[in-house]
Amino acid sequence: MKRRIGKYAVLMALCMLMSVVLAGCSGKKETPAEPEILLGFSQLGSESAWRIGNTRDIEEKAESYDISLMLENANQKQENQIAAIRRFIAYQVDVIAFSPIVEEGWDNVLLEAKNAGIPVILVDRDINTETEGLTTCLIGADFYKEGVMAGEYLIRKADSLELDHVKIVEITGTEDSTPMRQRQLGFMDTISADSRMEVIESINGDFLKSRGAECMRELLDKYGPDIDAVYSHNDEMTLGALPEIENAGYVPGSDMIIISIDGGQEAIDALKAGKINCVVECTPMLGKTLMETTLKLMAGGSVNKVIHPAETYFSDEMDLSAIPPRGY
Ligand code: GYE
Repeated sequence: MKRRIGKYAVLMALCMLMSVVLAGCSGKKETPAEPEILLGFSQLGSESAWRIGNTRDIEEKAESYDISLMLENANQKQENQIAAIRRFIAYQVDVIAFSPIVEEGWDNVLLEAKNAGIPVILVDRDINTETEGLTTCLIGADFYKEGVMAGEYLIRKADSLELDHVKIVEITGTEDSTPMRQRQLGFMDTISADSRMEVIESINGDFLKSRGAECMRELLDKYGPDIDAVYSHNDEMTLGALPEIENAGYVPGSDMIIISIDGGQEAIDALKAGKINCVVECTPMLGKTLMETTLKLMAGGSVNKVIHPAETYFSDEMDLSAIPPRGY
């Protein structure tokens, strides 16, 4: 007996077949599309291996979390960052994140973001504003603690070498930036109770390798063999300073105690080679926390005001052979 199939049933079957074929062709699942999240991120520049690693990590994590990233690099200029944030507002991004080059000068542009209803996340560095509540949170290192770790190491080193006086030169990061201020403060608060410690000069190296070299040349010209210790606020400046110390006829790591911050691969290699004595870690891998915080904010959740990554230090007091590749 023949089965009779109505015209409607044939049409339905054809439609179903077509939709299966089309879905197969497009490769897409039959789930409703999630609205895309757009994150505007203003990076402050490319001054160091730390910064380059930080940018790369944020790009990679945005991709893995399926967040569309509008990335702008301000090339070390605050006015470029302000202009980028204004573009993000005009573009109506969902969330704005930025790494402020300095702490002051953000009130106006952040008020504009607030009025546009766009939440702002601080990445890496902090700001000082007259108006409260212009940002949601800060994802970045505890720079004060980094300064404390550097100071504590120097005290231990002075003990082990039985030094009765330690003349220190400090090469600082970008003036008025959070890491510069806090790394200096944490270090000073730690060493100032120790009467052996004396900072003979503090000089601004702007977190740059070339400036680190220039500063070191100047310091060597002025103080030469009187320098017992160099406290440098980042690896880049330290790596600029090391060849200058060698060219002046001193052995970094033995004639002078060298302390650096960041913990990038090149500095760790110099630590292993005995040219640096202590490197305080500052991780640039903030992308995962940034993406997770962005998603939380978009879902209407609350976030912690300050999110610090866990950090440590590496020094000539340790077995350094086990340090895994740093990735920046
Ligand atoms: O230490 C330095 C970079 O803000 C923590 O900026 C960052 C600092 C980092 O250029 O290398």
